[in-house]
Amino acid sequence: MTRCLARLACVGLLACVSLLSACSTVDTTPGSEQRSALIIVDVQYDFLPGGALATAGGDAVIGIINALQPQFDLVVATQDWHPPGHGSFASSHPGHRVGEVIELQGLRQVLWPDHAVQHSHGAQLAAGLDRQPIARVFRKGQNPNVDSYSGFFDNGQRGDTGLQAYLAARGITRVVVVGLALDYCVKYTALDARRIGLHATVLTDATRAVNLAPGDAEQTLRELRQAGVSIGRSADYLDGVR
Ligand code: VGL
Ligand code: ZN
Repeated sequence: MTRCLARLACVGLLACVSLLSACSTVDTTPGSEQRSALIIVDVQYDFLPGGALATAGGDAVIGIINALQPQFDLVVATQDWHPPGHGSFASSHPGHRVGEVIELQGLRQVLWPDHAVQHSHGAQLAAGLDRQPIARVFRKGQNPNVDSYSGFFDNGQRGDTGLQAYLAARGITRVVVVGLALDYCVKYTALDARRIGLHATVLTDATRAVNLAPGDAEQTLRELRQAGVSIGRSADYLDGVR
């Protein structure tokens, strides 16, 4: 489709020809534009220093993410939102400790401290995060028996938050994934984005890792690159912005 109202305004033959040629250089086929979304993952008190599942330096991402928000066609956020007694909590499995790996409904499950419990302070998005540009917050991890690292699907790839359909309905083809934590929720959100055919980028200075084992952050970046996720820095998006 060519969307060129200027054609209707042309009066003389020469003017029409020049307007038509100018119009034809712009591809206005629906869906041909690249629309980009920023996905802000789990910027919640429990993942910030002092929180139940803290990332070192996690608070440093907030200002960067606020600066990034105006650079995108759409901004969405995710929020880890577990019921009390969630199956990912070590406290739900007597005799097991934080950091141990068990099997939960047939899936490998790392056991975490209680975190992001629905309506608790730790589950709230950090007050310093600019909420105004965020079009919608997608909650995840509500099923007590299945963990959900990705903002798209649960770890069993069954439960769907609706994020995929939401982005598709808005013509989004590229996503930039930032927030917490790099080695879990940022990682699996970016991997799912690739899997469903979006271009995906993770910005290293706008994320921090849990680093349950030393080197988890570096290992995560290798896995992301291997899966076709681009690794960048916020400056790639902020150049020329004050
Ligand atoms: C997260 C572990 C458990 C995260 C959430 O936001 O990365 N990690 N729940
Ligand atoms: Zn969680």
